[in-house]
Amino acid sequence: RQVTSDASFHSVSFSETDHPKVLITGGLGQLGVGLAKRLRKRFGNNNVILSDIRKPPSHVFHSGPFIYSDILDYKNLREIVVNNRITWLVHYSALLSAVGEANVSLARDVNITGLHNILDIAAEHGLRLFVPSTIGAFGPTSPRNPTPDLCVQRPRTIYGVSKVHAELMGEYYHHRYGLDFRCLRYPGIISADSQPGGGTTDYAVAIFHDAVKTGKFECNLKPDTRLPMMYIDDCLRATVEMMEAPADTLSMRTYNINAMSFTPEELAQEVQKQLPDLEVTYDIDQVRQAIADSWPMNFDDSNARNDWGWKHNYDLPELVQTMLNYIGSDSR
Ligand code: AKB
Repeated sequence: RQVTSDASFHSVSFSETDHPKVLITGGLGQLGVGLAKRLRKRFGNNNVILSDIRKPPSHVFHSGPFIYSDILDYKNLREIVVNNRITWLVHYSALLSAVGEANVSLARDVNITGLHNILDIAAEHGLRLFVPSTIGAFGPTSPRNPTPDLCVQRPRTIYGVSKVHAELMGEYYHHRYGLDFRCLRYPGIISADSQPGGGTTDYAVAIFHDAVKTGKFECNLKPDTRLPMMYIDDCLRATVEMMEAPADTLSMRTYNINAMSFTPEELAQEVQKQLPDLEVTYDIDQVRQAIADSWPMNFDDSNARNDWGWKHNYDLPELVQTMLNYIGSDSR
């Protein structure tokens, strides 16, 4: 199954006039269901297949095609791509930063070996491939305020190392074999109806749920830890826009995208404008704190803005209002 010659690619060509047929891996994570919903509105329900190794909740199962797919099983992946005539692949399977440090060998398998399978499948079948990268692809020796697209990348987590590897491998396959590889470095993503799993920026989701349910929040990062963040709607819209951007507008294949940067203290103050009784305490998780201290504080996304017109809609006040409306109405 090794990719051996340029001629083995493009055996299935993607016609721009057809709707793409999309496969999303890691579909039951924080972003997959929301992305599928957005793409299904655009391309039709049956043209977007969610996949994962877990059993989907019934509302997901009944909302559109769902399939079992294990990215570590190359034949299983190939069968899905061939049988469903997939043309776009969105590769969301990954272990995040904190959980990756707790299980390095699993993170290496999923984030690196799994990515190799995905790259080979995409190259062999002429797919357009989206792989998210992250602020975590930078490290303590990167410029942190702001962090540009091109600078030193020496992350200290297996997650970050695997994401730098993904960026470089995707770009290599693009230049070497013509793979249509597209990659955005996401900031911390904040969503109301889906949970992140094992990240460093998870506190910025948990605060909303705890504030509404208990009126108390214990934060695992220091109050002045500044990190780039984005509301999920902006993230998913950026992803679709990047996937649809004409190739000649992309001067690069990996872009930073950003919306806002804040600290736990600033987020708590904004939430307290709506819920003044919220009590916030701090109990620092040393692993997460060390990770956060090595990541960008502000993210320079000017290339995405200039090349393909990236523009965020949600700043901190809109984010807080939207999250509280959503979670508040859900818990009533
Ligand atoms: C994490 O915290 O690990 C992720 C990320 C910023 O990539 N949310």
